[in-house]
Amino acid sequence: MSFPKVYVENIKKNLLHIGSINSGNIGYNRLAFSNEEKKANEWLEEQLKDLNLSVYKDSIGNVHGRLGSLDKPAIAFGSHLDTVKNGGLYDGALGVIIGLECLRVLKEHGYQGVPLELISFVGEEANPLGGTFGSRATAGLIKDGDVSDVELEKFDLNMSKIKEARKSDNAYLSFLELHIEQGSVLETTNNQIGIVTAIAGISRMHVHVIGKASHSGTTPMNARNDALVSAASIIQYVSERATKQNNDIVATVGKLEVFPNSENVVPGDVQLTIEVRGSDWHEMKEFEQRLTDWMNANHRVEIAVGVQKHPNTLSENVQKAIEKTCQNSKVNYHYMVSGANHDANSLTEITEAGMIFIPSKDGLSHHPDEYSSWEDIEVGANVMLQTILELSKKVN
Ligand code: HGY
Ligand code: MN
Ligand code: MN
Repeated sequence: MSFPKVYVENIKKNLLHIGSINSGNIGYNRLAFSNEEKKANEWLEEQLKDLNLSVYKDSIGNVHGRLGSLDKPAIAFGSHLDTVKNGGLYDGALGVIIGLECLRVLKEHGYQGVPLELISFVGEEANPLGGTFGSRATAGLIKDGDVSDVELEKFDLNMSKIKEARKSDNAYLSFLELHIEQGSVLETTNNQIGIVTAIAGISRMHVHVIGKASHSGTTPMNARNDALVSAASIIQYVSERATKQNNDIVATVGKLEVFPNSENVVPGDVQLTIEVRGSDWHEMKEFEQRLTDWMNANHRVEIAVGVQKHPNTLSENVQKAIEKTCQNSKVNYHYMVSGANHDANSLTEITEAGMIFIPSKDGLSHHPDEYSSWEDIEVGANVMLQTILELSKKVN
């Protein structure tokens, strides 16, 4: 096969089309399990069918498009089409669209190797079912009781559909995800490709801060039990402690709700989520215990454990295949850890998973101004294409 290359104008056209499927007017909005996410995946199904590939939507809505035999293990690749609220154009969608272009080019060049499968996973971003939902279900990581049937029902889902979507450990030979870095390491080290060695873990705690609602005009300051003032000191403590850590732990309170949330009522209750991330699960748990002890000693709180995603190292074989491709293409690359979570993290459970990062301008993501250059996108897409061929050669 001659040296196939992607056609970046296709990537641009398709990515901008996906971007036009948008429910909001600030940035891009295709929330997990929303109609916009569904429409985007329906569009993808049409594109895959137009390429005469074997296409199906699984029991929870993940879209699969395969070039080659359906009854042999495949090299899989893909990402997600949902976004955060007021998100960017590139997060997730770029990996799916580049995967689509790789399939188109390889089919056009008469590819005859091991089967290749593009997967668009649903519900990757944070959502009531816990993010990376579609890929965790595929990898068998969602167990009975992890999510309540009532919650699942709201999204027309249930445990039997989740179990039906599970793939066996030998369904895929490897999984490759191209994604924007969402940080500034590549930009500051002046590299065009990131080869991801590990993906940080995520642990969330849902904290109910208990105060006492009362009249904001008649309650003396020294007689108040203001849940929001308590929550503010908790948020401050989380940030200060995480900053003082001498490891890669980061911690965020990104979600908070005040009750009754009225101008003339002293807040009686606050629900907030503390998210801790890091590359060492034991360090993360130690840090969380420190937060829990401090909160219990200084405030009245009830703490519920939220989503738990262990950090994972990625496949050496896939990393080496990406490196070889970069060396052959004379593209400078950088080995690095991902602070963001990705569907590839879930797929480490059932196959050899790897990730290719391309630079994010100013490291900005989960924001309307998220940006990656078409030049970097073209380099990344060709590295993805050649890495797929490199991985397929290893099998033949
Ligand atoms: O939260 C994450 O790390 C990913 O962007 N969903
Ligand atoms: Mn994201
Ligand atoms: Mn993403």
